[in-house]
Amino acid sequence: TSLQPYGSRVGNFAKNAAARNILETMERKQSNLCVSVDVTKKKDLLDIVDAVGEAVIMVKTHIDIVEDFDMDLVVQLTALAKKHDFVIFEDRKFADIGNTVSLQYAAGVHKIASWSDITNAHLVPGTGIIDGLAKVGEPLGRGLLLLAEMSSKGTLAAGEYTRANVEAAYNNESGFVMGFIAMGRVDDKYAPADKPKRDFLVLTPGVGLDVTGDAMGQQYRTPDEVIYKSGCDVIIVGRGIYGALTKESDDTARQAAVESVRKQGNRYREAGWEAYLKRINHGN
Ligand code: UP6
Repeated sequence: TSLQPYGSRVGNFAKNAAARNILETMERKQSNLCVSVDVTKKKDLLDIVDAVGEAVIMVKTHIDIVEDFDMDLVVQLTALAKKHDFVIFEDRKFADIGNTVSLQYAAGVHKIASWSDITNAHLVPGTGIIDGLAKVGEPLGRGLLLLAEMSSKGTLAAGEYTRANVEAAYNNESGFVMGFIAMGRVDDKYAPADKPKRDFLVLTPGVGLDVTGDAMGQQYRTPDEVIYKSGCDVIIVGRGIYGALTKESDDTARQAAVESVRKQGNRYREAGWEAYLKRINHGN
């Protein structure tokens, strides 16, 4: 799977429109970059997204950290998604029983399902969490990722837990589960022996070119390690891209920070795409 070009995998996702859209967008934009915009102000979020929009295929949000959230933010974000041609991923990390997550996904202040193309969930509660989210997301053509592994030090999402995530994905016959948050090709490593091979997308956070981690357990690898060596499909980059903006206040400094965000976006897009070309041309 990982040696196939993105575009040639579109047909592997006959049941999931969101996955097809992601792969097509990757081919069209020559990018495998998802920016993670973890800022607390609406204006910062929109400015960052507008600056990196051209370089990315996906924008990942933590919508519950935005202090001045309102539905206009969603209107503007979806307008930017049209303008720059990217998909939206609310990194909600659902982790409750099916009935509760269906409410958290559809309702509340944020109404995530109404605007986010894809979201993700922990399998801790069991497969009922997939049923609860599918009830809301499937009719809307949304996609779900399972958190099979995490980037942080000491993560408990490993070994048999990771295998259970892959099995749950294989058992989801509707195709709503379209991939994983993982550090490598868990879909190959833990492919069930009794089922035909299926294609999944692997999205990978914990990516940075300049530092190896933070003070709270985050661990970074380079785009080359993630895309070329580990065969993952999408790099997710947060502070490595938007870091400059959160520090600035006056107008001139802000303008310079926005430019720096744009520059970092292009830098990570190039690094991710180069690693991908190396992978499909020379194997890994
Ligand atoms: N994230 C991880 N690791 C995981 C899963 N998710 O870092 O295993 C998310 C974080 C954050 C982003 O919630 O939004 O990816 C990483 O941001 P960073 O690049 O600034 O570290």
